[in-house]
Amino acid sequence: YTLGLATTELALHAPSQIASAMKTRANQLGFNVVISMIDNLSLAACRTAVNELMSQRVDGVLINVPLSNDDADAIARLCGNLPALFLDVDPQADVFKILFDPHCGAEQGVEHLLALGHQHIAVLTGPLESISARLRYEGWLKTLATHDITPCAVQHGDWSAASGYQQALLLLSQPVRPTAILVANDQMALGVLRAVHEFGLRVPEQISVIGYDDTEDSAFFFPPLTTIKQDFRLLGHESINRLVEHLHTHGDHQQSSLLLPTSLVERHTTA
Ligand code: IPT
Repeated sequence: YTLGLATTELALHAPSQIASAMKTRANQLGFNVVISMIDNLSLAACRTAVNELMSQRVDGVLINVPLSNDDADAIARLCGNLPALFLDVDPQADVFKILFDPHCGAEQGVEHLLALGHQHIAVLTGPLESISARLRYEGWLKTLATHDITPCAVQHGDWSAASGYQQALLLLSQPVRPTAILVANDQMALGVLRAVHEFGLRVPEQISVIGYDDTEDSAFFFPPLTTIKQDFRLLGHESINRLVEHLHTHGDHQQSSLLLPTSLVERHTTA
């Protein structure tokens, strides 16, 4: 058997760690994984990637591309009878999927900062074309609202450390300086830490920073990053297990989707 992975930009840490975990698990089970990477966040690019995999006669596909509900339906139709497992869709999407609960992750980040007494919280989201970026942002706003708080500043990055740096310079230039910044992923948090340092502010004494992902390097940022963990190894293993099980049972089983929990990893960027 050969499985196909359609993935978003592998230069990003999360998708590359997910792809790596999938390869490892697939190899253990004697499967091969071929990869097709999209070059922009669009339905057309996802279609092209899936078509490329289908022309290589894969037996099932994993789709780690952010897709709205309508776009996920369109890709599911394109796959037809070919088993397709989605990894970056809304938990409500009506497709075979395995995801980390975005509401749970967003809530854990906000509750952590509120428990430390923060009131002036700025947020840095991922790119709003990404469903996961939108869901994390929504989750933050919703959780903050239950405590009658609105963010004191909002900026949008593109998941990269460079964007985190640039957007943090803007957040830190506002008249009211935030005492904490909620960041939608660890790579952007890396850029935020540099901007904060250039402003001469001490982390966590003067400003707290919390990331999202807990990618491999995050424990080695300076200071070591507090973040919301998504266990990408588990995601990679489970997604291969489920897709393979589906192939073995010839789809007789009801496709069982899975919502994985996130967890708070407290290191040294929050106080
Ligand atoms: C998501 C990561 O959290 C984020 O950092 C970024 O790398 C993004 O992927 C790229 O699409 S994880 C995804 C399974 C929702």
